[in-house]
Amino acid sequence: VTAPRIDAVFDLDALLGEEEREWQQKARAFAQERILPVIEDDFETKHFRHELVKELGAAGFLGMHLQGYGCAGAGAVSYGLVCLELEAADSGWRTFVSVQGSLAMSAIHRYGSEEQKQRWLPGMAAGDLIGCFALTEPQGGSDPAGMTTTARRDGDGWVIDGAKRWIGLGSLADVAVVWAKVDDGAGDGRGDGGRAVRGFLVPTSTRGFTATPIEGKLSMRASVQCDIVLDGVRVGDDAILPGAKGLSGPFGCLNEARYGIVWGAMGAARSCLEAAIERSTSREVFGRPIGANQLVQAKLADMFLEVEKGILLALHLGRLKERGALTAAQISVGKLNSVREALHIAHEARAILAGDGITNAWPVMRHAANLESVRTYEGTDEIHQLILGRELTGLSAF
Ligand code: TGC
Repeated sequence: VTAPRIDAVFDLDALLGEEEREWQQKARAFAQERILPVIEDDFETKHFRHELVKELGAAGFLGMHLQGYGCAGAGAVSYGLVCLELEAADSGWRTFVSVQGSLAMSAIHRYGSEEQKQRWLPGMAAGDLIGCFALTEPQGGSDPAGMTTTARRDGDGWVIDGAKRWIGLGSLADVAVVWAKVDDGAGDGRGDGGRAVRGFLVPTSTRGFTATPIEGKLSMRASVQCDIVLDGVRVGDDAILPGAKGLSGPFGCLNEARYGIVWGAMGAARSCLEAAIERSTSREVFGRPIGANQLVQAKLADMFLEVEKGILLALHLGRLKERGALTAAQISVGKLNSVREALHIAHEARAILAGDGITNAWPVMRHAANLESVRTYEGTDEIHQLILGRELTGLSAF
């Protein structure tokens, strides 16, 4: 059973424009031809397949929703469909595209000077340069306001000290978007303890910058997440992002990445559903395919409902985004729902696959393991519940 059969039941295609369908087909072909044949091995051996980066660039997927500077300037729905198809292969590759395009490139595109954009964006769009987004710190990621990394004025430049953790692509990156607290005078007067958050573009070759891949991951094994140490990292005045003042800077980029996850997680879910359907029709127990049992059909039907509802929600958010009307709370609805339902679908698919479901003959455990990371990064389930709780009550529970 292939994805088109599931799509055909609901005819999502009818809701898409021609250009959107083309982006989706291109991403589906890329995932099937370049990622799927190697992903189980790469996941097993913890191998990041670097050569795919330039191919992703050549396909136009890197920063594809941005205008100019070598970026494709595609619509939000097209970008979402690409996220869905890449994550249908593996969350690690959708994460790559998110970190590069939605976080690092978006930060430069939104907040950078013209010179910064010219210096970094064309190379990043092509996949010649890699970026990372250094926000989360070792003590936790849910409260960026509590960050302890600092940047202090030193002559005509800055010196950055601190540590970051769980930074995707950190050791592969050419440039890190580092968020740090500076003296109020250099910020906008907001922030914690009289200091405001600003962003800095730090070439990773700068002395004092170290990125070390985190070992022992049982999730996202085909991608790289790092510890970063910033030890007296000296950068010029031209490293600061002029347009980002306060925490709304990094949050603006997180909104972009969270939006991509709304779509992407449904790709992982769709793959798990496909595996469950395939096994339901090919494995026989008690003398007939397991899919002929009502309990199995009920599970498949429920999984299918959630995939289709999740994609429709993503499409609705995408259309809002294209009109410039998408709010952060609406993104929270999508991120919370997509990842929670995708994980549930992965678990149900694993149960239908029985013992085979725990092997890498099927993609289901890999997706389930990856989704545990997706559930945690870019705002945990609980953070998004509390964002929605605040939206509904007007009361902050943070
Ligand atoms: P508060 O601290 O009061 O607000 C700070 C300022 O930020 C604004 N803001 C937003 N702006 C745009 N979009 C959003 N989604 C925003 N959320 C907050 C806010 O309006 C305020 O602006 P201003 O101008 O008034 O200063 O924060 P809050 O009370 O609004 O939010 C609290 C909370 C818990 C919701 C927020 O801190 C939060 O979302 N926490 C979760 C952070 C998170 O997602 N961390 C994970 C990051 S993942 C990562 O770093 C790894 S990247 C992936 C990889 O490398 O692989």
